[in-house]
Amino acid sequence: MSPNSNSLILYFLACVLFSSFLQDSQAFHHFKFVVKEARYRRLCSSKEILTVNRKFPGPTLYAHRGDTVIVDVINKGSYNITLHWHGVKQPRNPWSDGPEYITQCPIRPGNRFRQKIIFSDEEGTLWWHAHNDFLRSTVHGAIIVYPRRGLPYPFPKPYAEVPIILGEWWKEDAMVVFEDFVRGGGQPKVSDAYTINGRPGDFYPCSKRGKFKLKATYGKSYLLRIINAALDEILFFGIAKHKLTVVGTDASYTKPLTRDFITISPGQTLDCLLFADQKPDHYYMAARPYVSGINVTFNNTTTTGMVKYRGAGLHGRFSSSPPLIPYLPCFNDTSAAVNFSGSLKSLASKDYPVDVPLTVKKRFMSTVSVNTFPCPNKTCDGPNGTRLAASMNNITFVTPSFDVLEAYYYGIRGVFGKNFPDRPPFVFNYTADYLPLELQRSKRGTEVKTIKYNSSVEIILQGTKLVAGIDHPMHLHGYSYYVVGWGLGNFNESKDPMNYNLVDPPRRNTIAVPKNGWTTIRFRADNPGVWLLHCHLERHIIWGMSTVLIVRDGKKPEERILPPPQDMPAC
Ligand SMILES: *[C@@H]1O[C@H](CO)[C@@H](O)[C@H](O)[C@H]1NC(C)=O
Ligand SMILES: *[C@@H]1O[C@H](CO)[C@@H](O)[C@H](O)[C@H]1NC(C)=O
Ligand SMILES: *[C@@H]1O[C@H](CO)[C@@H](O)[C@H](O)[C@H]1NC(C)=O
Ligand SMILES: *[C@@H]1O[C@H](CO)[C@@H](O)[C@H](O)[C@H]1NC(C)=O
Ligand SMILES: *[C@@H]1O[C@H](CO)[C@@H](O)[C@H](O)[C@H]1NC(C)=O
Ligand SMILES: *[C@@H]1O[C@H](CO)[C@@H](O)[C@H](O)[C@H]1NC(C)=O
Ligand SMILES: *[C@@H]1O[C@H](CO)[C@@H](O)[C@H](O)[C@H]1NC(C)=O
Ligand SMILES: *[C@@H]1O[C@H](CO)[C@@H](O)[C@H](O)[C@H]1NC(C)=O
Ligand SMILES: *[C@@H]1O[C@H](CO)[C@@H](O)[C@H](O)[C@H]1NC(C)=O
Ligand SMILES: *[C@@H]1O[C@H](CO)[C@@H](O)[C@H](O)[C@H]1NC(C)=O
Ligand SMILES: *[C@@H]1O[C@H](CO)[C@@H](O)[C@H](O)[C@H]1NC(C)=O
Ligand SMILES: *[C@@H]1O[C@H](CO)[C@@H](O)[C@H](O)[C@H]1NC(C)=O
Ligand SMILES: [Cu+2]
Repeated sequence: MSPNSNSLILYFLACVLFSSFLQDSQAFHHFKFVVKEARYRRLCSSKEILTVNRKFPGPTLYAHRGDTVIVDVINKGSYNITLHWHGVKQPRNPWSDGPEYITQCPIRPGNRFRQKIIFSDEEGTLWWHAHNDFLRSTVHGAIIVYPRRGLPYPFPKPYAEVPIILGEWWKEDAMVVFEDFVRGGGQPKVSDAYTINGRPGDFYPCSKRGKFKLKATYGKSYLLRIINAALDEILFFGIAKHKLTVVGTDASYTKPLTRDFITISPGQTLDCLLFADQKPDHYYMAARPYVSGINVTFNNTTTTGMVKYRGAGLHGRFSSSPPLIPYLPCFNDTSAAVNFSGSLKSLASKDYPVDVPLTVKKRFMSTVSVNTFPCPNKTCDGPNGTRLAASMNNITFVTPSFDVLEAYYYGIRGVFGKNFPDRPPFVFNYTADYLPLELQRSKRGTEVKTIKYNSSVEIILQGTKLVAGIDHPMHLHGYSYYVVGWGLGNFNESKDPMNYNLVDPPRRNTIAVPKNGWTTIRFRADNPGVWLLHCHLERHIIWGMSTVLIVRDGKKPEERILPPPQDMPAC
């Protein structure tokens, strides 16, 4: 089919209708994603942004647990692009995972790539996004994974479901912001707005019209599928006078946790029930950043949307005018942020059991640090004229110009090394108030960690106070892991493992390692492939806070990576 944009929009609408009315249809498994510029107006001016199917946020992918979905990605834009299906494990199929130069070369303008999205045990909300440069700021959308056909949710069926995608908007072109950022060596230009489903809301210029509105019926319940698609900010989110009951994290069910607000990191999703049980009126929903790092620049503004009860505000009259605003913690309230995330627990029921490895075969520890490199004549924009960088175990990951997956699969040498260390190469007080400046500098390299098929893996991620301590939302491709422990300060090998939760730890694909603290994750390495492990703050991945886990093939044919698709993009 020749992708003329109108027919595509119709095609997509038809798909959405099919998926909502014919959830039991097996036929609905093929999507077309046309990457293309489109003009959008926000904050009093308009600009061209890169989109999928001219939508911002992009189209929602629907699937049932265990489905396989085909997406034809057609690049009609003017940049190289790759798409990642965030949180989809893709058993044995790293070929469709998407991170640029890790599992594929980019899809160049004018080219296309058919990606096969293999769902397995995910159930809940995930999302897809571009995985190169800053393009994911506008190229992203929700993935909704329903239970298997005919099976219920492990909570009362909500009256309606509502994706809530939190994002960030720049007045400039995202690629211009990206290029200035890379050239300057400092922090990226701060965004001009946060958004809810692409809309900044009442507190920004020219944004009152068209803000996101959830029309609620008194007495009903709503499943909010909340996604943090912001590039650089962890966010607090809440709804005035209403509580949110979390029932899922990163497409895995949790014990219900009822709170006034949530904390959500870039990369994470939270499924929350909202009960419309307050006086019929209008109420703000709002999000604003949680920023724990000293001297980290950010935009200290609040995005809003509205929950409006049906029947309220007749003749424009509401009981509360202006609408009530939710309480959200102060921008640097680390205890509020970690208390929320640390309170989440897996559902761990008969139908949704926990299978956290109780013993560990492969254990490694990695620091996650911000670093600096000297610049000629101190001309860079980092502190003291340096160039900012970031690392894991003191290695600043250098993205190769040919993808690691094909290099591994075809045995091409010289693309990556296998020397990612098992431990921090230098042991120091990671979270001490004053650290010698010499420690700030890291080494550059493309080092991966290889892991035997089916080994039980434990990774301890240790934050440091080098340059400035800050939370790092660490995302692993190809897996979800159990978050068995976390704490502030340095990980203590003799004391901290005694407090691990091996009963009902939350299962996630992204977890914020707390500022000047640590987090331990566990998983069974049962998915062979080449999987990126990285900080989901966009500036940090670009600075080099990542590494790659290569999980080797097992012995049996069904324990090996699938053969590559015919149409892999070439470098
Ligand atoms: C934050 O956003 C507002 C509204 O777009 C803008 O006026 C302001 O300049 C931004 N702040 C910074 C520090 O960039
Ligand atoms: C924060 O910035 C100020 C002004 O540039 C500088 O004096 C101070 O040392 C910085 N603090 C940290 C912890 O980097
Ligand atoms: C952000 O704004 C709040 C008020 O909304 C203020 O209390 C806080 O100090 C501001 N933080 C920064 C870093 O400007
Ligand atoms: C948070 O920021 C405020 C300034 O806005 C400061 O007074 C306070 O000490 C900070 N709190 C923490 C925990 O850093
Ligand atoms: C969260 O705060 C509550 C109330 O202060 C406390 O009882 C609870 O232990 C805290 N939970 C975590 C995980 O920090
Ligand atoms: C650094 O400064 C020296 C002396 O001011 C100058 O000669 C040189 O060209 C500068 N180098 C760069 C890379 O700017
Ligand atoms: C800045 O650089 C100078 C000279 O290299 C050094 O003495 C000083 O400690 C540095 N300061 C910071 C905050 O990095
Ligand atoms: C590490 O530094 C922190 C902060 O200064 C301090 O409280 C702690 O005692 C130090 N730990 C060790 C083992 O020296
Ligand atoms: C990291 O490596 C660099 C370069 O070898 C070294 O100068 C620095 O001290 C190391 N830092 C740490 C924390 O290991
Ligand atoms: C993987 O390891 C688990 C736990 O040791 C074991 O039960 C399972 O049979 C193993 N699977 C394979 C394919 O080796
Ligand atoms: C680790 O914890 C043990 C037991 O509480 C304590 O004796 C030891 O000093 C701690 N180690 C460090 C490096 O803080
Ligand atoms: C696009 O990708 C190709 C293939 O890897 C590469 O050669 C080219 O430099 C890329 N273009 C840009 C603008 O990055
Ligand atoms: Cu980070």
